[in-house]
Amino acid sequence: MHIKTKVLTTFLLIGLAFQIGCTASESQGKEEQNDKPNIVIIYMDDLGYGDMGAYGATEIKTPNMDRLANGGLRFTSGYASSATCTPSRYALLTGTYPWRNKDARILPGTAPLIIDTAQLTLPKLLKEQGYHTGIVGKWHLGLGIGNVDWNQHISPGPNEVGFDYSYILAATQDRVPTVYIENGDVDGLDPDDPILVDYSTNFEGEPTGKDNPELLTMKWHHGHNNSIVNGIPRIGFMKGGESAKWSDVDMADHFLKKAQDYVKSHKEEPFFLYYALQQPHVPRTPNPRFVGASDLGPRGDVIVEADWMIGEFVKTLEEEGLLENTLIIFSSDNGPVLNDGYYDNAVEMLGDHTPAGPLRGGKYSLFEAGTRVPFFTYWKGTIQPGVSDAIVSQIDLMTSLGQLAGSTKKGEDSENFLSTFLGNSNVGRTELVLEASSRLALRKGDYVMIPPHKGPAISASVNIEIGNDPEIQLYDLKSDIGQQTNIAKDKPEILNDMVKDYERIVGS
Ligand code: NG6
Ligand code: CA
Repeated sequence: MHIKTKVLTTFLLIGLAFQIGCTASESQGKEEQNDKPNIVIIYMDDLGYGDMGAYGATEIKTPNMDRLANGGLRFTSGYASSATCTPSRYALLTGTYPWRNKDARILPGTAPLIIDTAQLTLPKLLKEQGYHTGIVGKWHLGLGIGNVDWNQHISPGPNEVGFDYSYILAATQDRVPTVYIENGDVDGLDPDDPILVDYSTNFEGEPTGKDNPELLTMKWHHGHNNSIVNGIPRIGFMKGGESAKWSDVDMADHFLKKAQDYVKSHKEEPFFLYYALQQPHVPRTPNPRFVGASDLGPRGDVIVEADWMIGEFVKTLEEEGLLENTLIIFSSDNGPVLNDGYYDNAVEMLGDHTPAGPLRGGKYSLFEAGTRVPFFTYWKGTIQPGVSDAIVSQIDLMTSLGQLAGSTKKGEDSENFLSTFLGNSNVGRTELVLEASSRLALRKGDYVMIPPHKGPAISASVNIEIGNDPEIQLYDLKSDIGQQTNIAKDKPEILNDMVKDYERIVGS
């Protein structure tokens, strides 16, 4: 038996033994540890279910993502926990439903870290099993304990919740501070030009998007009218730190290089890399060589750009001889949005593209497009190409990847679906709570139940149906994937069962 297959089988058997309640030795030989597969999570920001070729897009070309999706196991019912970023990332890293933590909602750049440093996390769990752990890209889970001084070492952050190495942007590309942070220190900071950040008050004499439209290279539509960096108005006020400010158009290349360097410098040990790209979140700033790469304007262009980055990243794995010993998981933190606060022609140049595919809603929505996202696993030579309709959630990655690494631990809401992620089983979740801006819904089997929610049916600023209805909603996704027909009145038994399940899980 091939050594890698043998080791994998051993892990699977150990996992199985735990599942059926046996105990097995936690200690693994050093040799075996070195053969553990590397794990990479490639995580997109706001990429919709219909935004890539393998999920049906015809108007945007994503050959690199498609090659992985079609050569791996593509899930048709793969979910982010939530329809916005922070809660989804919280669930991914902690295996805990974000609605259990009131702070797990879109955070300003000055928010304190929302993961308890004592809490078990996915990177900690892998670290315990001998992995080196790294994050490159978007963080958005808060830093420090409040009133962060950006000119000192910033802690706690990713390094205190399980990452041995971190190279991050603090919040989002549209929020200050617009700098990179490496292992808790702002990269490239000149101590004589300290950074000041404030989310409520501007610094005297500093221009803003609101007052200085003449300085803007990108116009704001809603929000995004505070400090101006690189001609782009942001959320929040910032002063100083000139030498540390990132270049938006180089961000994708910059993160790619960091991700490649990480792989190269840790190839001798099992590693876990969380590569969190910033595309296609706003502001969409393709590098000049990708401007016009799609016919859809900047939103399409940055998807093509991200696709290229992913291709280059996989090439590095290949060149380093790691591709056959690396499990890649690809997904997105929430569904798609067109106008998310800047005039960037995403609406005007959409053409025939359908970012949500056949799904209803989008980012911020309790309808399917909010949380059902591209989701696939790829492992050359180990995962057979295929399509799985099992219901899987990013929340389950913590426990499942832990099992792969030889751990028995689990996250609070995180279940073990390792064999499903590897294509050895079709069994997925029986039930999954979906979240959008603190509103909840329940997916169970083919059905989704959305309790009555107050508030507008459509979020006017982004023009997305967010799922609110004073009436309870029930949809059969098997026959009605676009959620056009509310069958709550026609299926009282199913509805009652789901209401009971919902109350059991989230409380009434
Ligand atoms: C919203 C922003 C939006 C985006 C989002 C976070 C406004 C009006 N809108 O508040 O542009 O930044 O937060 O997106 O400010 S996420 O993908 O990180 O959740
Ligand atoms: Ca997002």
